[in-house]
Amino acid sequence: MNIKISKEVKKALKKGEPVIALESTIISFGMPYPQNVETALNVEKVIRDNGAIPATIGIINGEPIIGLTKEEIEYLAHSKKVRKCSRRDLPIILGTNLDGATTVSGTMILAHLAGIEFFVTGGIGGAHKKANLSFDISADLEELAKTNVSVICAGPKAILDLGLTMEILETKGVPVIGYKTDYLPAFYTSTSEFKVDYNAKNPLEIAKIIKAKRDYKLDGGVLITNPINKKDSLDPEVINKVINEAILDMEKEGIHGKDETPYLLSKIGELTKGDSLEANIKLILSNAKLGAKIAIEYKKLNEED
Ligand code: PSU
Ligand code: MN
Repeated sequence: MNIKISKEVKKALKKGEPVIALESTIISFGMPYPQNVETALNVEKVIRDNGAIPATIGIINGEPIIGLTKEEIEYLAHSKKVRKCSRRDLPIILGTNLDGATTVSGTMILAHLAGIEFFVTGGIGGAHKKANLSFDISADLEELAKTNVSVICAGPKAILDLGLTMEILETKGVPVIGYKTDYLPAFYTSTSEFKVDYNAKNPLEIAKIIKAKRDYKLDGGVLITNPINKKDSLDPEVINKVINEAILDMEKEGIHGKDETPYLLSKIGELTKGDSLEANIKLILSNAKLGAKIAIEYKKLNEED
């Protein structure tokens, strides 16, 4: 097995310093150029400014890389042979020397293999609307069920069925923690009608929950949901209308499977004239800050142990 870990990340892991994984699907398929590259680099900066080490993860020529360089991030933003890579896609991309932009599920797997316990993203995948008929449920949920990486996000993406997504997470035994909220954040907006499993007051409380999950050998992830800041949040009425319109377009165009999420994100970007992209960028930066703080508290707890 070959995994390339950057010098900086390797050193940090060896010293037990807090390391935060970052995904690459958001770069290759989640945002347009050049905002994708700018955001990827800014997220890394926020993590560093808050005392942790970022490790952006992707696959180039069949080689998994933990801690992509700026040039490699640029490359994945442009590569024509890059594929969106979840658990299912990993063997194909690794076995045939393709480029892979790892999703939440793909990133969790590679982060875990490298020994990284925390992962910051924008929004996780989940059960799509009408998933009861289409069975379109993101592999992210399955991964959260079994892989020991905690994921900090702004809630499941609003294009999904949040209620169904929460039901599946319950079945799979994934605790959903709200950061200073009783209700599940909905990505572009800060709240929804669905309750989270616990309202955590500070990063230390979250670190304690993660530690308990690890100490008691309850495999799988913890999902930490951080509401988008009020000033960056979109108007729920407006964004929900836009999402429904985008879904109708998607159905008309016959888009299915792994192409759905990238299509919807880009269509919503068009329809909101960039407002959704702006919100997406803001929420990831905010998640990066929280993720670094949780990882630092977690490190302290383990040192006291
Ligand atoms: N969060 C974002 N933008 C994204 C994604 C998450 O802000 O593009 C990506 C993640 O990689 C997630 C994927 O795993 O969308 C979900 O895709 P799907 O619904 O096909 O499983
Ligand atoms: Mn899907």
